[in-house]
Amino acid sequence: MKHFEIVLIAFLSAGIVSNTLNAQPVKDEKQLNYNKKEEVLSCCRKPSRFSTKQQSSTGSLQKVVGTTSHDGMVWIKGGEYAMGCSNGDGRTDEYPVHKVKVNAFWMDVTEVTNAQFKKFVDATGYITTAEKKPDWQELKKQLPPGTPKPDASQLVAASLVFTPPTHPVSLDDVSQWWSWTKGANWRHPEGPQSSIKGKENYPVVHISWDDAQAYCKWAGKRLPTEAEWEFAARGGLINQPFSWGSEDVEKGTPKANTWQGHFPDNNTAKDGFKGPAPVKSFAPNGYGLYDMAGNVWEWCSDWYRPDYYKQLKGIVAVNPKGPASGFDPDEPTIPKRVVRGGSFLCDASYCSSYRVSARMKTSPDTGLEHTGFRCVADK
Ligand SMILES: [Ca+2]
Repeated sequence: MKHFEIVLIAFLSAGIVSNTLNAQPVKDEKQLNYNKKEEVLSCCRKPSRFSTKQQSSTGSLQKVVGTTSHDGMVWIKGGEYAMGCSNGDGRTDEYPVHKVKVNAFWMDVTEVTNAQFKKFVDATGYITTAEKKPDWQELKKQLPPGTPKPDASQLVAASLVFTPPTHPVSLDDVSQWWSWTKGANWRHPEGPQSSIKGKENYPVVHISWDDAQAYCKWAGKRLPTEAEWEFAARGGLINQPFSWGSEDVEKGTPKANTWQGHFPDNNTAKDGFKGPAPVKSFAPNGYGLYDMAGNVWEWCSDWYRPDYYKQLKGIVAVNPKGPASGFDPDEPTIPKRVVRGGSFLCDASYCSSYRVSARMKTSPDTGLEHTGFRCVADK
């Protein structure tokens, strides 16, 4: 058996079709401290579940469309802005800065909470992706021909849980801190022994893009476009790197639920939280939106392509909705959707994805312990 196949099967055994298939092993300490601008940013990059789907379905919920309530939402007056990174701190997919105009819209002031998501599940009986057994027929489409079927013990309803090592590790292998955990899902965010009791006001997590879409339809809302999300995150500030302005995240009063300490082995929790925080634990931005930086990643409706901004250079893009299809050179066989805002796992040294222009990508059927969403509505 070829080495590649052995590696892949090893990841499958860990439950992760990893984005590290192309990663090189760390040879010395110097490589551990690579420049943060490199595209190898595994601390904020996320492993994928198993996806080959270009189209996602919300099944029978297509017909369940609720009436929009503006409770817990704020009206974002639209406008024109410069989208993308306005200083040198961005990754390559954040350039070039380009002009974007978005119409006005309503936006949830917080990430969708466990209590809100429970109402949806109680009303519809919806079963999330993480609660379903992976389909081997779908999974094998992205594997080399002849790859043996993983052990049945791995093809179970599960999701990816952050399981930090107790010592420093190289950052090119996400399986060292993400574990495919049987029984982990939105009701059991850290695995089957955990629960959301007392966490009604925490953001719901382990939510796939498909799950988020289903909730939005039920609520009579939709996911924000990436352009809307960034416009909202800026909170009316112009050319500022953060939703609060320009002050360094580590200075002054904690501004967002991010990572402090050495990733991924030592979380000092200086901001008060090791994991997700109840929504509204930190000050809102200029539009009254909470946790647009940190806490949990938030799905956008757009497909992800690293070169999408280049297509919009030199024009004023009006309500851009993203590219027609997804492409991630790190995992070319897996189309991905955009996620924004960073999470409690984003640290200043390597990831800093709590910046307003930072982009990340995840396959639509992947749920993780640090990924949730919020909704918008046109009227
Ligand atoms: Ca967030």
